[in-house]
Amino acid sequence: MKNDTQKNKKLDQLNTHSTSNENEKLTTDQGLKINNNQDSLKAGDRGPTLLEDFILREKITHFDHERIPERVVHARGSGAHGVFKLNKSLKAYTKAKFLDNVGDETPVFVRFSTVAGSKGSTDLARDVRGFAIKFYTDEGNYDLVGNNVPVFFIQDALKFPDLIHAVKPEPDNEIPQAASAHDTFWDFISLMPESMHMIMWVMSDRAIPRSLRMMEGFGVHSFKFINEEGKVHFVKFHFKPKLGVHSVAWDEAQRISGVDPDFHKRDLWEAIESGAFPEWDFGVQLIPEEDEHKFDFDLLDPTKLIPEEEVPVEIFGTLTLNKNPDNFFAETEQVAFHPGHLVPGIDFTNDPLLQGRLFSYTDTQLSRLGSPNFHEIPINRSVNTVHNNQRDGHMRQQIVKGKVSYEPNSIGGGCPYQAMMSEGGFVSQEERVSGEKVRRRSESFVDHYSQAKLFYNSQSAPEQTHLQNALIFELSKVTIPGIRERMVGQLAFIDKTLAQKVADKVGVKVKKLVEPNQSIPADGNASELQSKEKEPKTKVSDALSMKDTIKDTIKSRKIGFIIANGTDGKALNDLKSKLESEGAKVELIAPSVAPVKTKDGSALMPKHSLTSIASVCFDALYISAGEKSTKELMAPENKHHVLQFINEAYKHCKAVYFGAETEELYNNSNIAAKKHEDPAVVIWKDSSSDKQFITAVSKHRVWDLEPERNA
Ligand code: HDE
Repeated sequence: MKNDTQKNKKLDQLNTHSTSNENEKLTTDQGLKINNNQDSLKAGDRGPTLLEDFILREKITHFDHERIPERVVHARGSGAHGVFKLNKSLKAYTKAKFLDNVGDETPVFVRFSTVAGSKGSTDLARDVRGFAIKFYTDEGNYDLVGNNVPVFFIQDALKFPDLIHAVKPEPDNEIPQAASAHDTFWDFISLMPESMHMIMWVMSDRAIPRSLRMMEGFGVHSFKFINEEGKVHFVKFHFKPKLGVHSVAWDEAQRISGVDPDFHKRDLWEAIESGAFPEWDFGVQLIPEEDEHKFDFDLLDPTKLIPEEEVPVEIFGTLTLNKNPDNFFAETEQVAFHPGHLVPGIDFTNDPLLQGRLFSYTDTQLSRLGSPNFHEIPINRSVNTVHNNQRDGHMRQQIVKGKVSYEPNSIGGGCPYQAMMSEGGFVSQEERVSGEKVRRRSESFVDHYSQAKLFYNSQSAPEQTHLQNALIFELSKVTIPGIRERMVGQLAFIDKTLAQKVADKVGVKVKKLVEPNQSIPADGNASELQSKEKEPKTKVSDALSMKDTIKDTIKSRKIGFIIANGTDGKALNDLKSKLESEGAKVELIAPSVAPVKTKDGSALMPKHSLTSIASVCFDALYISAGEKSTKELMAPENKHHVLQFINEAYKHCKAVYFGAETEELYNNSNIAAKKHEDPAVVIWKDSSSDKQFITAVSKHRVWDLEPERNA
């Protein structure tokens, strides 16, 4: 594994906090060596336990307090260390030092998360994924707390608790876990036209990523860059995965949730352990301040994206994750992000969702981590030194010397001093703000359907079908017909055919809701304008579809090899080395985890048995060559399992490769009935077959053939 983590300031700092128990004696928290960790102190060996057993009490007390409150949202997460490298200077736009010198590397910690589920929920829930990055810059921590979807459900922070209450398990019975497919979510959504754009994303396959390494990251809000001369640009942040943006099928996601609920966590962990470091291009959309009003939507509205056709994403750097945490709790759980952790050269906009977030994140860390000293937890510490007059509080670590804890002071020589702007002191962008005090939304925010349409119209046919099926799945779980009906009415403003297809399957009629530009009737609690539609400049955006994403690599793809005694070891090893030389990972699956003997007598160690894993955990399958092995796989105790592997992989549009002498398996599988050309079903012919299989794997899935494969 290449060691990219050598000169990483943050890791050096963390190392000063890490301990190892290797060759050490067991002690209490006070450092006292423990002689017996098996028995508590008793009055006689059959007598009552004594209160004086301070060792027992310390151990149990610590255990009793091991849990901290989980995050109120984004509770389930996976984190990793890495580095951000600048490949092109942004100096012309921002004075942020870490975006200035080409080649500079900034240590980062990234935490991915699902939003709705509890800490122990499944990774493959249909949900938005959090994509939060802490940059440990020399000027202090900069946090970019984003998502894998570029827009949000709501426009104003005041609605966030309502949104989250609606999506979380229902309060009477705490059902369902990590799922939006229930009454309260759709009740709320169907009354919130502003959420329609985000709903399109969440019902699309973006909400069921193949891997955390294969999803985009977005800052969502517009932020500001300010350069040395004070010139301001609005910016949108993007992270584009070098492996492309890929998803699984919904049926597959549900199966994965049972077979391996830690699928994404494991995938990230294993990729990093094996040296297949996940990478993203870092890009920005830059809009000069004077162009703020040149768009047919408001840059401050977080339910809108800027189509890449209107402002291209320029690539400036690379984000690489290259080290797993040493301790999940200490790092991934205790890391505390905050959109208000800024460095000079980057500033907020007046996006009302962002403005509310600026309050929420400190507040939530106080309740979750329990003290205003959460910045002293090793993972949260800045690599720049911290000097101020903040003092005391629970779990204070820093021992600040001297009498002075106020400013101005003369006793301490005036220290610590304020920094001038030229010395890196943070100065908020000076901006003229004036207006009436109003509790009101800007009219420029009230176009709710244009970009929902843009997203839907930009999807390929299979993506549209998946989106439609997702809506059908979700709304079928809604028990109140009126909610289904109202939601279908909303869909009709996006696409009439979509609405009709969903309506037909969820047993309602497409009821005409109040047309855009009119008021919502009083059946809900919203009495504002429903939507004021504008004619959007961009009607289709290729960047919103996953169809043309990167599809030329099999790097880190997981290929399952189904083997049994008598397998052709040579063919297997040939293919395995070809796949591995291109960065894929091969795992052997056999009727049991006992060693398997190949045709030429050598032994193979399977990682899985046919019953301990499923094809949904792999990107593609190879049924290894061999007459004898085929016979064993076709034996009554194995046949059902092998065919389930093959049929499911086929149904989920994966590449399936039948080695020589496996006709019996092919003939008994659902594939035998296929009547169409299918580049991702490979039957061994000659040495070119391996290549055909590798190409099919690199294309991810044959989504276009889904109807035929599922006919
Ligand atoms: Fe968050 N969000 N959020 N959020 N959010 C939290 O902070 C909140 C929003 C996002 O891995 C909480 O530390 C409000 C948008 C991520 O630790 C909390 C509003 C975006 C994470 C909170 C939003 C996000 C959080 C819970 C509306 C994408 C996980 C725990 C005004 C740009 C960070 C915590 C991690 C976490 C509040 C909306 C992203 C409660 C009030 C929009 C990735 O503070």
